[in-house]
Amino acid sequence: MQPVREDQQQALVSRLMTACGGSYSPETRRKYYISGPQWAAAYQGQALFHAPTRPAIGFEEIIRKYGELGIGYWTTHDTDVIPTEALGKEEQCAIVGRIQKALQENGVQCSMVTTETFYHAVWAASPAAEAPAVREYAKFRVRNTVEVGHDLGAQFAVYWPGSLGYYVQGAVEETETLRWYADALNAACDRDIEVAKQKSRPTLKHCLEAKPFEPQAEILLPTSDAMLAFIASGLLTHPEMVGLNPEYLHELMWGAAPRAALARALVAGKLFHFDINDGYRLKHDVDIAVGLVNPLDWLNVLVLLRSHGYQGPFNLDYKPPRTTSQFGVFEVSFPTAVDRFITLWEMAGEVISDPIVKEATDALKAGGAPLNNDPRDVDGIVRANRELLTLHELIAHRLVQILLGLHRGRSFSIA
Ligand code: 3MF
Ligand code: MG
Ligand code: MG
Repeated sequence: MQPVREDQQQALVSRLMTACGGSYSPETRRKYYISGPQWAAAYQGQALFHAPTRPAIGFEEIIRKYGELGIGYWTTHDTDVIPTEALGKEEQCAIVGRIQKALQENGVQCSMVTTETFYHAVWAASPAAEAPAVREYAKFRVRNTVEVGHDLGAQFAVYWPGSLGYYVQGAVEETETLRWYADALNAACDRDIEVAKQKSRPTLKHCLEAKPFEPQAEILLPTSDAMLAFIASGLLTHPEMVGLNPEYLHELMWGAAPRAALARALVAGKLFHFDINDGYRLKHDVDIAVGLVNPLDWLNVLVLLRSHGYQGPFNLDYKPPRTTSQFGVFEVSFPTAVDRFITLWEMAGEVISDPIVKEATDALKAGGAPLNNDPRDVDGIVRANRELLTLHELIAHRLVQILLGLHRGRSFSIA
């Protein structure tokens, strides 16, 4: 192949995208509760060792693109759209007005707002720092986000305490810091109750998001399970308003089975919101788009969520790769992420209604016919169930068949 001229590259990408097939219409995409974060589309490819590879892009353009693609919901940090210095001031009202207009014009809704408590220098010692002025500022920030959330019609507020921790131990007294962190959440919930009343709106669902490491070396609330314990610790004045926003990769990062972590949130009634992406175990937060690394695990996750009637959002918290151009972010990255998700969701429905999976599961739950009625007969119990247990592997095989279309067979190159 000849080298491809610069002015022909976008056409090549678009032609190959069309050739890939398997994409859904914007109308179909809008039927799913899928949200696109401001920060994901605006990510310029920068990192500690990486310079940006894409130009800056503002919320008006991102909301317009999401609308065109059929991503029906938009999420944002306060400072993704409002400069830190303008927060809570006149300028904030003008920006919120522009966001409302952009959302309305493009048929997109704001589902979630979140407070940036990790980037600015003020958070160097976390939002629950020793200095009372920092903690008062943190309360102002989360209260202000709640107000912005109500103005934009959001249902969820998310908190990622990634800076709540340390690099070296000794200075921070963990129990005190956790109490101070709870004070900020309590301030957010109290303000929410007031604003919801004034506006005759329901209160927001407040969701804690855990990540086991990064940016702090050690995090005080590193996993969704730690957060469940924190919610139930007695430190929160409104624990019923607070739940979880697990992130798929954040659970994988510490070595968990994400599906099991989600199950623990479900049984606690705390699975409010879900950040979707992909990546690798025990590595940093690579934020790869959903289904590109672990599609089988993803299918399993969605089977669990579908069978439990999870109704919350699926927030595309990933980073389009540095190699993807600005054009590619909206031509390839977002539509393919959404479409893989939808396909996996529909496959999860197929798994749930699959007659083989169903009969195998029912048989496992029925158990083997008892050889006698003696509960002490351990050998008898083993024998009565031995052949049935093969169904565990058969079900796993069936899931792979459904995922890869293997049940439709192959044609062979060897006669
Ligand atoms: C970091 C994250 C965050 C949170 C966000 C929402 C930048 O790994 O996942 O995204 O999702 O702060 O509160
Ligand atoms: Mg996240
Ligand atoms: Mg992440």
